[in-house]
Amino acid sequence: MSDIRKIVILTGAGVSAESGIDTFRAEGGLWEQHRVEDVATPEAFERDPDLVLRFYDMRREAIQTKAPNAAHLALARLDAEWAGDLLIVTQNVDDLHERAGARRVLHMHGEHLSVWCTACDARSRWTETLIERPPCPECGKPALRPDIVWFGEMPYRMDDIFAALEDADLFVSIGTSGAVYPAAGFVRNARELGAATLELNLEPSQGTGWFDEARHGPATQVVSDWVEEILGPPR
Ligand code: BJW
Repeated sequence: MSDIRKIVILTGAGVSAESGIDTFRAEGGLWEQHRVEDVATPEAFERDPDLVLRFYDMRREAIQTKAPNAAHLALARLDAEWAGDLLIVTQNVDDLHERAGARRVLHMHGEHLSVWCTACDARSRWTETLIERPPCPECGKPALRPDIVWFGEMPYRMDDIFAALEDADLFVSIGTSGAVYPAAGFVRNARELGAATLELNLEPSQGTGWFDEARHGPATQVVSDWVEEILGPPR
């Protein structure tokens, strides 16, 4: 680690699993309970907005009852104590990295606690339900949708992500299956751009062969151990 200054960390649903938030592709995961095409595409929202709004209302409510786990806390400690550049790019739409105290977080797939007005394009913080079609806090029109990146939509802040990957000395992927692009391709981008690459996941991801090193186990353990290796034991 002595020559590492700039770190990019990609997180996925696995980092929040031990907080009690369902992952997507596990047995019994979200995509076994709901068809992706019914709830996570712009076409689904056009076809049956009530179904989609209820799905996200339910999940928005649920995440507010969950708490960060040891993996979120370890990453927040790394964020606070790492003097070099660091960016946590999360695919997660929960706010557990922030609630653990992390500051350098980028939500590439949007956020449960944000809404997007399709009339005036404003984004607003939101903790309530959307099913009753509440007015946009900015323009007053009942045109709010979840601020979530659905399949076929462009993930957020790709320019910032690629700029960070270009400079990175180390890319670490945590708790993600490597099934969804463009995030699944970041390890190859990072490698081509000269970064060392590390996977921390419960099991080998789809892209595990692209990493220089992979450590497998629950995030609360493998992430905490890795952060302690870098920073030493917490004071
Ligand atoms: C643990 C653990 C523990 C469990 N500890 N680990 C054909 C080929 C290639 C691409 C495409 C294609 N057809 C279509 C596409 C593009 C499409 C895509 O990738 N589809 C694939 C399914 C093939 N992608 C898109 O449409 C994206 N947009 C796009 O590509 O725009 C064009 C573009 C072009 C060029 C550059 C840039 C852009 C948009 C993707 C939007 C994804 N949205 C979702 C839904 C969000 C809303 C919601 O929450 O409802 O985002 S899908 C879902 O998957 C969610 C997640 O962020 C994402 C990734 O899932 P994640 O986090 O990896 O979860 P899981 O469940 O898959 O894995 C969990 C892992 O954790 C597992 O490995 C476990 O083992 C592990 N684990 N417990 C540690 N305790």
